Formats: sequence, structure tokens, C-alpha cells
Amino acid sequence: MLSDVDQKPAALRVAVLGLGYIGLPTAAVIARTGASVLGVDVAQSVVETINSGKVHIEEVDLDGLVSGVVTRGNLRASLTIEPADVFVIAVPTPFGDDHAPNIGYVLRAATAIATVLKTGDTVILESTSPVGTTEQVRDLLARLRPDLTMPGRTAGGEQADIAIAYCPERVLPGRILVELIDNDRVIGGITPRCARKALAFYRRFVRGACVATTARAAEMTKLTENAFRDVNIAFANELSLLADTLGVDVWEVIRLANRHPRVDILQPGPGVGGHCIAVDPWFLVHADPERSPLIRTARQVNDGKSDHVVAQAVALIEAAPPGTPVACLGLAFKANIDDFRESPALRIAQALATRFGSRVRIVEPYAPALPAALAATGARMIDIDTALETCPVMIVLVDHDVFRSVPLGNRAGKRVLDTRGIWPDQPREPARAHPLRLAS
Ligand code: SAJ
Repeated sequence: MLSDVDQKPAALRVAVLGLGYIGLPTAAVIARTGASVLGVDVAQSVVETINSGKVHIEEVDLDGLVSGVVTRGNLRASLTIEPADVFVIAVPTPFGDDHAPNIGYVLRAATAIATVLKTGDTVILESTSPVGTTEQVRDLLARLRPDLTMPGRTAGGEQADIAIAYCPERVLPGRILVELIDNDRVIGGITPRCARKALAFYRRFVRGACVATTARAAEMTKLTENAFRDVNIAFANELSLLADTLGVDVWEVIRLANRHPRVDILQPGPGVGGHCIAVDPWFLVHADPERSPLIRTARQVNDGKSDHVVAQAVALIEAAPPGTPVACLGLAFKANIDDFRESPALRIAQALATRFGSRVRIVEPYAPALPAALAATGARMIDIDTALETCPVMIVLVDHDVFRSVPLGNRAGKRVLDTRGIWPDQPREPARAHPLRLAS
């Protein structure tokens, strides 16, 4: 029989709600520390996949990590929540047609947590959220569990039964497992004590600095980071339009300008995609439209860039002999990933295929098949070698390495619209006398 001294302390129990691009890697990384992690998701197929040691999303090294922690019994998935010491909410926060943020999934997750919450528990929101959401979670928990005291609502310095904090993820798809550990974390407590409790949790697996602040400041920090990037990409995209007008190579101008010690311009592209940068700035704009004209305009510039690329591509295709096959290179929202959420490449390919039908060939090594709407146009999927052999017109929409590495000799004589600047040695299309304008 084990003596008290020999007994191992019970493993920390953690429940992660939402097993998507952030929730699953987070759950797996926490499980690797020896914690007992329950992943909760509404999709039966996701739960079954994870419990069989497999993954439903592509992310570098995630498959091996999940398989290991599931085999060791540190991670299991379920449709149903169970009691835990720490709850991490990592569900989506989409926006509606009017760009109003929808925190319905967050509140549903909090409602589920309320059914098993007990004194001493910590609730952490990681989903990108409008400022004030963590307080809304606290107020909901307070309503559903009047038997427990909640932070920021106790009298006379009394300690609340529950700690609640906001800690945004900041990881880059494709580098999630590295950045989950190495990035600094901003940890916003409803009270300083909440921040301290959440901080102790993140220190279990984060090597970067963990910086404590308020929940509202942490919420705004996350939105600010992505709005910063969006505004800076919009600047690059606006430059690309001006460079078209002026008949100058925008990539060269940016390269040259970036030699200035205090200039660091991002890269233009076919628009901004993914579920973060194209979405989060609207959460700031929605908070006070009057005071956010710059952030809103950046969104419009980036979305307008996709319309501009469609117009440029249409002009290029119509200038080719009738029936000439056209290759669209890439559908993903950025290089070397299989993520197609809010992808400008997908939108542009769809617009071109709707117009030119079976003339359009799609090359996307990261997609097993064409999305149904694209296939319905008559467009079909081919590989890059076939595209180089058979398509005189090429529209580069994604900077996948496999496209970037195509030597000039293999694309000689092609008419190319390179929206990512991956082929600087490709002879440029002659400048147009009348530049294309943004489609309204
Ligand atoms: N893009 C450009 N030009 C650039 C850089 C990016 O057109 O110079 C485009 C990409 O092609 C893509 C889009 O922007 O379509 C977004 O890509 P990204 O690599 O900038 O960002 P995401 O969406 O993969 O991840 C971002 C990151 N945020 C910041 O860099 C401030 C990541 O750290 C966040 O964790 C993530 O959003 C998130 O989840 O919020």
C-alpha cells in the first residue's frame, strides 16, 4: 500500500471546449505536461477521430502529438462536459452580415461549464472576442450559479469562488505547436487574483513571457494585433494598385523601401484571408464605427484588392485566344497550408471559373478535391506539371513553395498574373494605358 508520501498528487484536470485549429493543439500541449485533459466538441466525428488518436485538421507535427497523448491517456474527447479544475474556451466567434460579432458559441460554452463549476475552478476564454466578453461570461456564470461568488462582484475584498480570465491565442497556422510554447502570452484577469491563477496555469507549458493585465485590455490587445497587420497589408495592397497605375514593379519598390532602417512594408497579395485578420478588425470597428475609419478602410482596401485581381485576370484571359486553358495556382488563404477559410484565392478562382467554366484549371496540392461550388462550374483540378505543360495563362493566387520553386525555363512564354510576387524573373505584362479600377 502507498504511504501518503508516496502518493502522486492528482493530475490537474483541464477541459478545453472547442477542438478546432486552436483548441485541439492547445489541449494536446497541455496534455503533454501530464495534465488530464478532456476536449469537448459538438461534432461527433471530431470526438471519434481524436479518441482514435487521429486529427481532423492539418498542422505541422499535430498528428504525432495527439496520437501520443491519447495513447498515454492524457487526452480524451467527449460531446459532454465533465468537472475540471481549469476550463479553456476556444470556440469560434464569427460575425454576422453586418459585421456584428456573434459570441453565441462562447456563451453556450459558458452555459455548459456552469453545470459542473465548483469552488476553486478557473475559467479562461481564449476565443478572439469583442471587448467586454469576458465580463459577459462572468455575468452569465453568476446568473446560472448564484451559489458561487464571481470575481469583481464580491464585497469587501472577499475572494471569489471562481477565477475568470481572458488569454488570447496568437499562434500562426503552420507554426501552431512552436508558437503555443514560445510566444509571449497576455493574460487578462477580471481581477489581479484571476490573472495570477491563469498565469500559473499557462506557465505549465509556455516558455514565452506571461504578462498579466485586465481582461478588457487583453481583449483589445488581441484585436489590435490583427487590425495592425490588416492595416499594414492594406498599405501594401494600395501600393500595388498605385504601382499598376504607374507601371512600376511593386515588389521591387517595397524591397527598396524596406532598406530604410525604419520602414518595414508587408507584401501585397490577392486580398486577406483566414479566420482572423479578415474578421477581427470588424470587432473594433463595431465597437465605435465613428472612431475607426482607418481600420474599416483597411478592411475595404483588402477586400477590394480581390475584386481588382479578378478584373486583371479577366482582362488577361480575354486577351488570350478563345478557349485557351487558364491555370489558377492555389486556393488556400496563404502559403503551405490546407486552410481555405475566407480565402481570397478561393473567391477569385470561383469568380473566374463561374465566368470561364471548363477553361479554368485549378492547382491546389493542399486540397484533396475541388470544393463543390467550384467543381460545378466545369473547372477541374490538375497538378502543377500538367498546368505548366498545358496552360499558356497562369494566375498565381497562393505562394506555396511548390509554385515558387518552378524555374523560369518551365514558365517561359506564359502570360502570368502573379499576385504574390513569387516569380520576380517572369517578364512583366506590358503596363496598361488605362489602369483597372477597384470593382464597386
Ligand atoms: N498576407 C498578405 N501580406 C502579408 C502577410 C499576410 O497579403 O504581408 C495575407 C495572407 O496571405 C493571408 C492573410 O494575410 O491571406 C493572413 O495571414 P497571416 O499570416 O498574416 O495571419 P494568420 O491569419 O495566419 O494569423 C494571424 C496572426 N496575427 C498576426 O500576425 C498579428 C496570428 O499571430 C494570430 O494568432 C492569428 O491571426 C489569429 O488566430 O488571430
